[in-house]
Amino acid sequence: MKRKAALILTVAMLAGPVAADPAADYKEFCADCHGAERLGGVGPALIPETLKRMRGPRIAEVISEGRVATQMPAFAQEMDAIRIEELAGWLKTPLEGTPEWGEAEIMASRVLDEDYVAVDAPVWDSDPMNITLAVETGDHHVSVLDGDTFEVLDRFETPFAVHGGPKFSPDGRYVFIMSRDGWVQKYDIWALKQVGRVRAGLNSRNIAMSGDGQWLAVANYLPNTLTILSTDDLSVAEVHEVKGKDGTPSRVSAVYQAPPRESFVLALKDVPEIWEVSYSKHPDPGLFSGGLAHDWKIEGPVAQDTPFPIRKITTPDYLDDFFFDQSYEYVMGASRKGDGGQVIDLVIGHKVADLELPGMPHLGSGITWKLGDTTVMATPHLKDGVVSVIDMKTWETVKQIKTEGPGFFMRSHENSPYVWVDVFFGPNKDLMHVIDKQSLEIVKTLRPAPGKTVAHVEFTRDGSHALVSVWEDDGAVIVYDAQTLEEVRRLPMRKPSGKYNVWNKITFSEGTSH
Ligand code: DHE
Repeated sequence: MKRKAALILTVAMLAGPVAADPAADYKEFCADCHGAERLGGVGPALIPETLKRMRGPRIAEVISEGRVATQMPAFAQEMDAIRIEELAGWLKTPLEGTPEWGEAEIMASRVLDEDYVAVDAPVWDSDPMNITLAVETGDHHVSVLDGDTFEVLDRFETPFAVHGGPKFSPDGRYVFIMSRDGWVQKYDIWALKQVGRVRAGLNSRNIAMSGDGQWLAVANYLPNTLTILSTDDLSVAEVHEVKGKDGTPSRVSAVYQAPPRESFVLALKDVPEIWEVSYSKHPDPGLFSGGLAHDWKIEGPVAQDTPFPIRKITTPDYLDDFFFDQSYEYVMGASRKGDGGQVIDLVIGHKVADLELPGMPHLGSGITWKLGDTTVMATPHLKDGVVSVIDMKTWETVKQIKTEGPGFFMRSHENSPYVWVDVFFGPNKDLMHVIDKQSLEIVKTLRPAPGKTVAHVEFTRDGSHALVSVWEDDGAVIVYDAQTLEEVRRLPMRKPSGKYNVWNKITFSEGTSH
């Protein structure tokens, strides 16, 4: 018996260790929840586009130990460490070919809730214009807050890994929320009920709402498309393949709403172009039939074969991150090389100024306010501890305010004398600066939860209170008196990220993101 065992062992040693087969392990252990093609199912998509965004524990660690408070089990008993490492590595390899995700697939993914019934009036007594949503990324939920009492009216589940700001319908009644896996969720704030969900892309960036509330545009990385949904029933209005003027396919970095122009504006990852997509019933023939600027190109006859004619504007550089002036004529774009930025005039379709913005400004977080007889725009930088303040008449930098580290989000309100900016990165991530809008000096630095990340601010409708996230799994939303800067309440939440006030959003307040 002993001799037989020794023989088997010798044969096995001669043959070498059994090679790990990650594709087979995936099929056996992961495919049921994450989909046969790694595109997601009950669990999220496991593709490089999604996984490189994974913060916190390494992928191998999650496979080995599972994820607390989720349906992800531990696999350390089923696979040894080498197999797990191989599987984790394999998940980071790109898919073979781009999966088909067109109108048919999107429509097949749509789920409209059978028990959803529209209501005639809100089922609660709060001010509908002062509702504030708090996205809790710790367990993928949103809390619906009364902006006066801070009572939680509802807490509902979202798709996995929500990113970007939810977008409200112009009357503030519905909200649309997007996840990095491309799911769009429609929720009725009056009824406190989900209306439905649809997967508009396989890996998506953000969404934008048309000014009339009829359309929702979804920016996708995978596939390289822009999906336009009807907000009414989440049906597909158009899936547009994104290719630059020379035919190069491109990911869409972000889509922005430009209501006065009745258009969406697209930042593109892989071609040096800005796109403007019109949803106007009467697109301006001067703009959309190529009259004014020589480098405009119209795809298809205006309003004939598509309700969404596209204008492609060549830019001198790749621009990913945008900020618009309040009229939506000017787009400020940050250069990807991190050596400055540009201002593009959307009316004439050309660059009109350069911006002195070294060190990766996060223009998407910019806000504006009146300073003397001009309007300034301020933006934190992702790589330096600095906030740049730019004059929007001359496009010159008025001041660079030194902070305790690079920040991510900035906020103010028309009724507040202050601008709030976090220190998202580095050892001082627990600090929040408060800057005086007129002197451009930091007047107070808050440290409400020592050692914990403190980030993102949203004001209540009247600007009287500022809500700050303690961005941790056992975190909180802290309510501050926006005048005295004293803490008023602390609402426990699971890794709260962004907060979004209905009024500030639907009125396009100058102090908030649009
Ligand atoms: Fe965001 C908004 C891009 C990483 C949380 N983020 C946005 C927007 C863009 C953007 C273009 C504006 C869209 C909108 O709201 O409609 N974000 C990017 C990136 O390119 C970047 C740096 C890297 C990436 O791969 O996506 C990035 N973002 C992050 C994060 O790591 C954050 C902190 C955590 C997360 O959720 O992934 C994060 N981004 C947010 C939030 C908003 C956002 C909370 C909405 C802010 C708001 O107040 O409107």
